[in-house]
Amino acid sequence: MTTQIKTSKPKILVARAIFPEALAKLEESFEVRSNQEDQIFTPAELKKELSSVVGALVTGSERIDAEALSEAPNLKIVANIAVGYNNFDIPSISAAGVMATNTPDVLTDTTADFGFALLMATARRITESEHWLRAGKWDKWSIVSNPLGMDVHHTTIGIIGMGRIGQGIAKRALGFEMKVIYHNRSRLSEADEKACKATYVSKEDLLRNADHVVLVLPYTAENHHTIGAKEIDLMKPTATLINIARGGIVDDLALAEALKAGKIFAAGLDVFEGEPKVNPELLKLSNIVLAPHIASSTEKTRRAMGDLAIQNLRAALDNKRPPSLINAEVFKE
Ligand code: 8YV
Repeated sequence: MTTQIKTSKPKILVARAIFPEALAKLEESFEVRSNQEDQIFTPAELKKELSSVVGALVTGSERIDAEALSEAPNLKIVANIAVGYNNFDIPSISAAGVMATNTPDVLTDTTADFGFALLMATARRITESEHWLRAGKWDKWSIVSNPLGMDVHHTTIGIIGMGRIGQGIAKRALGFEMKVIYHNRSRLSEADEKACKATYVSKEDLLRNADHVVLVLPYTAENHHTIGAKEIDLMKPTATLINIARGGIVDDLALAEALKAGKIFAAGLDVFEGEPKVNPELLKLSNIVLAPHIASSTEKTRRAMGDLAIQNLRAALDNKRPPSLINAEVFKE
């Protein structure tokens, strides 16, 4: 007679669809509650899902706060598949004794590439020109009436938020022989400033002097509407504004009004207040390039983000230190 030993695997939640190979690998070690249908859980559903698991892979769409964690006594880790973690209420997560992790570094270059692409598309009116062409308006080549853009090379780029991605954009800007000015919570080290040939300035000076303003700062309550009507008024009428940070950093309605009034030349937005909804006033404009939050979206990088999140989750469940632990001060070595 053979005795069957029942080994129970730890239960985890994968709150959104991930690449099938990554899911299959997880299923070898864990009992996985997956969500390959990719329907976003309501807060009540998320709370219920978290109540029975020891670890969870989540994205920016899942808000993890005291309420979400209130019935999850066994949860050890919430691993965000994103570098930004404004969906995490860190004090509440720490108070619940849960580790919080994110996915830095693996998306830096891909996101910096996109920031630069959006800047180029916005300054050179690429999507607007394509719509114009598709609408059959291109009946002749013309010096004066084909869409005229703004130069990028040899202009001044102003970067607000000079973390890893901001510095990546600055380095790309050097290839275009741009002058780099930046504003950040804290000034970079001399070595980092030198590597980016970047000059630290106040936010106001940056807005007054930059030809292209790029936003790459994390979203916090203090950063809400970092750019509103007052700030746009400081910008040059020829300037562009690029937001690859988070919705809420820019007052979208104020931006729409400023673009309509021609207060700045154009804007490029990858993130929106209340996304995936987009303020209808923005949709009416032609001097804007709109993207559906795709700055990190290459297959290679999205896979790497998932892999890093899984590495974080596995480490925490093996009682090891996750490589990108956010609330590290709570889990001293
Ligand atoms: C994510 C992002 O794709 O990493 C981030 O902070 O904004 C994107 O790379 C998105 O947040 C999904 O979680």
